Parts: sequence; structure tokens; C-alpha cells
Amino acid sequence: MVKTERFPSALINSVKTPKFTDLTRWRLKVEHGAQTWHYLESDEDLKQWPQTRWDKYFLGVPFESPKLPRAQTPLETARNGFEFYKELQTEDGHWAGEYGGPMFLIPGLIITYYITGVPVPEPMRLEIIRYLLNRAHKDDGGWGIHIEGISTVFGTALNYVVLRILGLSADHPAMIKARATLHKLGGAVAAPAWGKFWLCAMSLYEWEGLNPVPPELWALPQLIPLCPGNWWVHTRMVYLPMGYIYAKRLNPEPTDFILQLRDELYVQPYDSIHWDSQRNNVAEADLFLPHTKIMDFLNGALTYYEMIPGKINMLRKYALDLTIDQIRMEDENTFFLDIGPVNKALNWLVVYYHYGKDSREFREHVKRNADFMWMGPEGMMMNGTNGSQLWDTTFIAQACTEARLVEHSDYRSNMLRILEFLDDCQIKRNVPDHQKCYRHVSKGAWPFSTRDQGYTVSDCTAEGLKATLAMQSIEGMPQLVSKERLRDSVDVMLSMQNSDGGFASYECIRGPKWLEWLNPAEVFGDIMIEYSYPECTTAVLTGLSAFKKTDPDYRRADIERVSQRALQYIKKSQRPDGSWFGSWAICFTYAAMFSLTSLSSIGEFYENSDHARRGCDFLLSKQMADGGWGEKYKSCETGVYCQNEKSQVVNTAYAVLALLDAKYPNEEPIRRAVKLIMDRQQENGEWLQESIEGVFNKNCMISYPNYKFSFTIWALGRYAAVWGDKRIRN
Ligand code: LAN
Repeated sequence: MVKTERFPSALINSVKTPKFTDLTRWRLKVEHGAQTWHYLESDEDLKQWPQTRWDKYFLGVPFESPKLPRAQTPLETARNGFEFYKELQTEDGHWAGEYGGPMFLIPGLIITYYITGVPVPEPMRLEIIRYLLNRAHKDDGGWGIHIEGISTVFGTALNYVVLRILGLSADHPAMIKARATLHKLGGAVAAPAWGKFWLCAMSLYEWEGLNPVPPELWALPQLIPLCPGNWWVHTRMVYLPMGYIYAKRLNPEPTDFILQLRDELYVQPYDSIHWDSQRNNVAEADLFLPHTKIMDFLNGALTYYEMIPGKINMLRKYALDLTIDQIRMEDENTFFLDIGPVNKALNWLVVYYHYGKDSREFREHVKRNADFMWMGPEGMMMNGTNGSQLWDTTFIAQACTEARLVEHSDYRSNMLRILEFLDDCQIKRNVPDHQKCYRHVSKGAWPFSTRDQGYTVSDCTAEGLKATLAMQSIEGMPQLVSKERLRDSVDVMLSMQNSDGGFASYECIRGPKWLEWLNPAEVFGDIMIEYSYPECTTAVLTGLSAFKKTDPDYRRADIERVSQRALQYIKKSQRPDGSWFGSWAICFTYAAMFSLTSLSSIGEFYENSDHARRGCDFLLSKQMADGGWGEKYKSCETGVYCQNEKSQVVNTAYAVLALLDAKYPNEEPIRRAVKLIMDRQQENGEWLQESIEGVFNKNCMISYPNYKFSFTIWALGRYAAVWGDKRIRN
């Protein structure tokens, strides 16, 4: 099994100060959007040197980057921004980027490497160690649920286990510090459910201490709300493989290493722990959403059910057969990427137990692990999905359009490559038996990352469509995406409206709101079902309206009806203070940008609409003294606008876009914000990374490092279009 010898001290030292010579040996490989990092080891490999500028940028390696003429107007700034950013476009036309943030992803992967006995490739092992040590909190040595969050048991216990698996010894200074924090938080008994699960899977916790994960739910007909087919797709896809491992109580024989870890993770002797009393023990630092009484009652009842021997076997066996079948479909339909990193690791583990290490399924899983890994200056992390390729590319495409960069012949090849990527990335089929695996139709949709991952997302489809239309309308561009395929994307969007008029993320809302009472995750909010979101709704609305202009007759009446209802939803979801709550990036500024765009699309502006006016007034009340906006991630957790210490170019750009769309009549606050964006630009055209941008499930933040380029350029372009490209600074 995995070696646990002391981590060589020379390497520990290099952990703190990344050596550029080592980092430069990594190359990003892209193909159909798949981003995999490759360590250049052999002589053959090393011929790939010198690296591209994008490798160096992502690795944090200094590179020549010319000082550009000082920009005085917004469009000059946008142009300088793109001068820099275009160098980061990959060969296949997309923009790559780290999609890190969550700190609970690497553990699933590395624990599965450990259990299956597959050696972690050496460069990956070292780089993950480096990442985790660099990301340990300076004060207490622990890790949170995401990179900016306080230390929790979830983050600290699991990443502690990872570092031990990867070879750090228990008396390594970083381990001593992390352990002290873990013990202060109550030890691993107080991990939230998903943490408990991974510890069980690794024989570091007992199954009796975990609330049941019954696979039997998969045997329910979809008419019953409790059937997982009605849940939010990420949640059902996580509980699917968990149910298999749980029902079979699969975990390795405790080795000496595991016995040692049992000593390290707990404050009390492992054998003295009363496991049943730990089921609902979650550390205060971790707990975001306590169980409801009903959930506790059900867990209690299910715990009894688990104790009945024999009689349940038939039903359980049937449920496990269904589970395996669903996992098979998920794996095959996504080319073993799976919908996200959590079920990716879990499905791989199930495949190991079910088909064995020699199976095709197992080998395919191992191959596609690489798609989730990202190399950055701090080491190697696991992305929140297999990337955000399509999503990021659609925004810069639209930003370049509004900033009139598409008109420059210098950028023609960049635009063509964007279009080629959009063409490649559109999903060309429905997955086989899509109803059987509860999948929404996908023919014509665009996914969030790549075609292989292949999940329909409402707003990704809309942004993909808008970006394609924008690129294809550039004079002389080939019409790579045919009229039929554009219509297919419209069909998908029209099939996704909820009864409240809004649009959710991957599917329509299928289950009742009360399913949220049964949210077992403790660390995430609103994960049981889909919800309508102002962001997704606006994207679809604007996607449909862009489409109408190019193909006015296609499903005209449907488009009108759907759009009207979408607008009603946008209005209804506005809060009394004029704000909208954002669910997928931070937070009120992000949602305002979308919602005000929706209103402007039907001619509702500051001067003629109460909704638009209140939306603008809310935003203006949050403008900071320096003219920018800066929203802290706490907004997402608390539901109340929280000011960041410092203004952020990304939030500022959202606000500028929103106010301009709403035709806010006073230029001054907008000009000040635009000036701030201009002043923050570096001499080489780039903007520097500021605080984390994205969020999911209310409590976990995630990075969108490309937003500092796309939304800034976009805001500058729109400002120039509305107020003229005037000189704003000397
Ligand atoms: C994403 C990323 C993209 C995001 C938008 C397109 C921005 C949004 O408008 C719709 C929802 C979607 C597709 C989305 C859903 C949840 C995801 C997949 C993520 C935030 C990225 C990571 C997250 C996923 C659930 C992380 C794995 C963790 C679990 C709790 C399973």
C-alpha cells in the first residue's frame, strides 16, 4: 500500500517557497476543452519547452509581458486588457483557469487512491502536499470548507488524512499544528455527514456513527417526491454512490497506518467512542444548516431499520442493482468525468468494489482523474468541476463584442477560435435512455465545462447561444453553428421553465420545497431540489431575445409566452429593499447585474420602472468611498449585503453593467467606478486577483479567476457605448 515514510525535509522547505524551476516543468494540455496538466519528465517531454505564456501565467512564473501605452479612455483600457488576456486563450479556443475554492474535493480523490491502491503519481503527490500546506491557515494550521473560510472539522480532518496518506509524518510541524486545531474543534467525531462518510470509507470512523444513506430510495417511482430523480441533480448524484458504499459497509481492513490515524484524529481513544451518539454531532464551526426534527426522527427510524438483519435483503439487493445501473449510465454518459468531482471519486470507488481493478470501468476512471486537477503557483488542486471552459469563454466573447474588440482585425483569429470552441462544445445528442437516468434533454444545449461532461445547464445554454450569435455576426465569420443547431438550443431552453416563470440550473424543479426539511448535509443550504434563479432566468430571457432577432419566426409564440412569465418571476423575486439575492457568485451585485438586464430587455429602466429604480438605488447605497463595489462572501451565507474591506474590480464591473443597463441617469457614480477599474489595471493590461468570486449552496465559495478580465472589459465597453469613449484619466 501507500508508503508513509517521513516527507524529505528538503521538499518541506521548498513547499513554502515554490521553486520556479520545478513549476516550469508543467504544461497545460487542452483538447476539446479538456484541460490536463502534464509534468515534463522524459527527454521527449522536455522538448515541449519553452512554455507558452498561458502556462507561465497559470503557474505564476514571471514572463515577458510588454508595458502597453497608457490607456486614457475606457475602450483603450478594454483593448489593453484583451491584449493581455488574449495570450491566455488556449489552442482550442477557450480560456482555462483554476476552478478551486472548495477544500473538500481532494480528500475524496486521495482517499480513493489509497483504498484502491493506485499510486498517486509522484509529481501530483508532491504538488498536492504543497497546495495543502500553502493553503493551511497561517494562524491555526487548519482548513475550512473553502479557501477563505475559517477552519472546520470537515476541512481539517479530511485534509489532515490526505497529507498523511501522501506521506507527511504525524510529527511534521504542519501536522502537529493541524491536529491541535482539529482537537480544539472536538476531533473527527464532530465532522459533518460527508466528512463522516469519507472517514468511514477509510476505516477511520464506524458506520454506526453515520446517519443512514439508504439506496432503497432509488426503488421509489418518480411520482413519489422522495424519489431521488426529483432531487437537485448534484445531490442525487452524490447520494447514489454513497448509498452503495454505505449499504455494503465497504471499507478496507485497518492497517497499522489506519490504526495510527485513529489515534491522531480523535481526542478520546477510538475504541471508547460511542458511535451512535456521534450521528448528529457536528462542530459549531462546521454547522451551517442544522437538521430539522423530522430529519432527526427519520434518521432514528432508519437506524433501527439498518439493525434488522436478513429481511431487508431482497429490497436492498434490488436497490443496489438499480444503483449500479444508474452509476453505469452516469459514467458512460459523461465519459467517466461524472457531473462533478464528488461523485467522480465516489463512482470510481464503487467501480473498484463492484467491477474490480482490472475492469475497463476502473481504468477509464483513473484516466479521467487528470481532468479535475489544476496546477497553480501554490501546488495542485482539484477543480470544482472539470473546469469552467464554456462559461468563461462565452463571457469574454460577449465582452469583446460590446467593447468593439471584435472589429479589430488583430483579434480575428481569437474570435474564430472562440467560435470553433463554441461549435465543438455544444452538445449534439440526448444521452441514451435519458428518462431512465432522470436526465433532462441535452441535444442543442451547452454545458458549463466541456461536451464530454455534457450536462445541460439552462444559463450555459443561453450564454453559449448568445456568444455564438455574437461571433457569427462578425463580418466574414464562417457560420459554424447551423440554424438547426441554434434552434435546438432554443428548444432546450423552452423546455426548462418552472411554474413560477423562472429557470433553475440543470433541470426544472421536480420536487416539493419540503424536501429541504430532509437536507442531510449540514454544511450546505438549498440542495435538495432545483430553484428558480434570477441569474439563470435572465440568461435564458436574453438568450431568447438575441435568437429572435436572427430567426424571428421560429416558435415565436412560445418564446413570447415564456419570456413574459420569466419577467414576472424577476419582478417577484426582487426583495423589498430593491435587491436580488445571487446564488452562483457573490452575491447581490451579481444578481443585480442579471435582474436589471432582464428589466431593460422589456424597456423597464430607472426612469420608468419602480423595479429598476429600486434595484439601482439599492446598488448605489452600497457604493464605496473609492467609487467601487466590494461585496464579501458572507452575503451568501447570511442573505444580507456584507461589505468587503476593499472594493473589488469584479463587483464593480457587475454594478457598472447593471446601472448602465438600467439607464441610470446620473453618470457620475458610474464614471467613478469605471475610473477605479481603469486605475486597477496593470501596465501590461492585466488585472490582479482579488477576493474569491463565486459560491454554491450558500456556504461554499469557488474561484472564477477569469471574471476579472471578462466583466471588466465588458463594463468598460458598455460604458463607452452609453456615455462615449471619453478620456477619463490622463
Ligand atoms: C456550478 C458552476 C456553474 C453554475 C452556474 C452556471 C454559474 C449557475 O448559473 C448554475 C449552476 C452551476 C452550473 C453550478 C452548480 C453547482 C456546481 C456544479 C458549481 C457551483 C460548480 C461546483 C458545484 C458542485 C455542486 C460542486 C461539488 C459539490 C457538491 C456539493 C456536490
